[in-house]
Amino acid sequence: MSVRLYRVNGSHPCATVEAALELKGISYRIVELIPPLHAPVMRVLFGRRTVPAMTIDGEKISGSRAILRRLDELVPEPALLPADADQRAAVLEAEAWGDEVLQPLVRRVLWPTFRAHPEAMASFQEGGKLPPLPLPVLRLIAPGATRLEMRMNGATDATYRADLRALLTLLDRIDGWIAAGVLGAASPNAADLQIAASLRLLMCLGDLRPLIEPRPAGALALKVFPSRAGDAPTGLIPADLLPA
Ligand SMILES: N[C@@H](CCC(=O)N[C@@H](CS)C(=O)NCC(=O)O)C(=O)O
Repeated sequence: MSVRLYRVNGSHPCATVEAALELKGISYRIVELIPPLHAPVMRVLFGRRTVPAMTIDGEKISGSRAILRRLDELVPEPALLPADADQRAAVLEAEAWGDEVLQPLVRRVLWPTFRAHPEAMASFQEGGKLPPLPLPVLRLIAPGATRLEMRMNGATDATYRADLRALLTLLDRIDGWIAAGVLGAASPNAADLQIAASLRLLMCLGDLRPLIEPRPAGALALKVFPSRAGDAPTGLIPADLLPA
């Protein structure tokens, strides 16, 4: 099987897909693109502007959830969805929430933080296939790139405040799923991979990590993704915007 993953280094849904590939022992090649330039390239190649996308023996699949479904069909073990119908429905619901609610929130928090502190982007480049941009170049391109990313992701000063305010409620929801056994089993399911990738990226912000790490949600993120690139110091997010 010839598998090619189209990714942006550091992208959380790309991390979800890579973790699924590793779990299933599927070897793959990486085609790495630079954000936000990847969007028009992906539109041409896949008809949709987002990563992750994948070719499997020439078949094109776009989107983290669709890719995980296809990987389960091709390599059933370990299964990313439970066999029991009720449990499966619960995992699919959590996975969809992770994709549609949590994933975009992470982008709406990250890009305004990078706009205000472009130097914080440097550590997020580690582990990439492309050479990292030197700090002066990052500083030069940051105003344009972060503005574009914010527009692409509907991020504004108002969403920044609202998303940070909502964070504890979202973490409560994740902790509830862990308590109910929907998330956090020994072998990660599709929702674990989806939600943990977003949480782990948020934990790369020093201001947010202490809010997440002590909770079951934080333990889940660190179990599924023990390490990842990105280490932003505290003090980047204004203290009055942080949830108490
Ligand atoms: N939620 C979808 C989309 C992922 C997504 O939005 N990826 C971002 C990078 S993390 C992207 O490619 N954004 C480009 C754009 O919005 O044009 C998925 O999980 O596959």
